[in-house]
Amino acid sequence: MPEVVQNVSKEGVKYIILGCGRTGYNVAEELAKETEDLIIVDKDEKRVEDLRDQKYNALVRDFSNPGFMDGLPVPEVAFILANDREANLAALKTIKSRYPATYVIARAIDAVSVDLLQQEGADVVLYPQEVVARTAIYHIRKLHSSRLALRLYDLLASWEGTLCIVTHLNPDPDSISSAMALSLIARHASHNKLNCRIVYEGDIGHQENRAFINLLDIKMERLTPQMLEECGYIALVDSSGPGVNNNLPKSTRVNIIIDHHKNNTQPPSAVADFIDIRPGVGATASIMTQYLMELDIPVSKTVATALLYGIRADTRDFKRNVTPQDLNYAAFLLPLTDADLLDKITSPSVSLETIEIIGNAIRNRKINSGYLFSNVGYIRNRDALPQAADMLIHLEGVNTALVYGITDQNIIISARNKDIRLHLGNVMAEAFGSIGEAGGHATMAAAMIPLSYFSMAKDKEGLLTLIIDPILKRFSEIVGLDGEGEE
Ligand SMILES: [Mn+2]
Repeated sequence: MPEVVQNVSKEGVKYIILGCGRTGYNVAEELAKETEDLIIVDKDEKRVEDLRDQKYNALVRDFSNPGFMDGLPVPEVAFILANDREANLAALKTIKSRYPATYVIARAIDAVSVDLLQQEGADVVLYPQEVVARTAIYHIRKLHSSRLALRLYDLLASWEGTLCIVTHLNPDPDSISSAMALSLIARHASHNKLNCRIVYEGDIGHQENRAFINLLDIKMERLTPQMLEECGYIALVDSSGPGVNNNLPKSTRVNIIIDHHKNNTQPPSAVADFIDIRPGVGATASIMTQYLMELDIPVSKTVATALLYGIRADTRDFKRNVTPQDLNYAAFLLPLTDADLLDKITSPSVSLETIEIIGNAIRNRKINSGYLFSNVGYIRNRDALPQAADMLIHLEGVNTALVYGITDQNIIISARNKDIRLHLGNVMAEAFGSIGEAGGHATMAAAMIPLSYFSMAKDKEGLLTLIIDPILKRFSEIVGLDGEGEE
């Protein structure tokens, strides 16, 4: 057989397959779908002849011989896949010593050669027995999650009447998009027999959230006690029970709970027909996307755009609490979304009130040993506070920023931190947890202190100035601030 390398006129080749038994042949077939830049080497003449008949660029060489690469182009990637432990090891040594930059994927024949191949510098070692075992486990896990999706589907299919899907108090994109997905699944499962209402309490303050709801034309209703009575079924999304992240009475009987929050203060005592709480997943929207995938329900542009935005918002654009699953589901949604719409949602015009609050926050700042405190006074739009805190944490010399204001019912504190020695959420919980709700992450946290005793006071801003000092003193004591050295 002539020693010609067909079609290879250049110095390099993208792929070389060394050893073309069953495994090698399968890899060759897969690679051939995307490129012709491929050489196959095998020591069996008959085998090579067959491969050439199939238009593969194949040649006979014995790669236990150190000179076997002579005259061949430099491969970018080498697959060493023979069914021969010694030959594979020898081939790896030759490739790695001649072409250190070549990426090598080598097949191990037994457990011992896994280690040997790794020691000799293989970039990836494939041990088929292990691959099979891992794939088997993967399928079991997948089966488990699709069982969960099917259980939800069957449950929804058995219902008739009205399902109330309760989002957050002051709903965010994760809870809203999750509600949309649940409504889609419910309508699909019940053949539109189940009437779904997406409800919320509080405000939709943040201009991005308002843009989100307006641009995607999401139908949401304000929750009323009467509505709860009308609804045959209640679902909570992005909340672990009645009264958590929503104002439902704790005794409310709910039917579905889907959530991803961890360290909830409430015990997971809620009873429901269906509960799927997966702490660690970056967003409830990820869990909902998985259901849609498992159930093979067509996802509309609107729902896909909403879910992707929900995952992005909850993971702060894939920077916080993000898991490989979140990325996986985001990748599934991406081709289904409306990119222009997403762009419009993420760059809405900022309301005048938000600008004013940010302006107040900058003007009223007091800095003490890296801690910034700023009183923005009376606010209607509470979502402006975290935006102000986000901005002020970037000021030079500031490690921790607390921005606070007063609404009709509460004192609201929004805080940001970049001092790695400080866990802001824990400090906030310690300082304000006993007089209100407080907590969060190491780098971002919030507190809400109800004004139950002062709500009759007319002068809100005066009230805030009066009571904020003793409240903030608790925070200062915990972090060890002495009150000296103000800017
Ligand atoms: Mn969430």
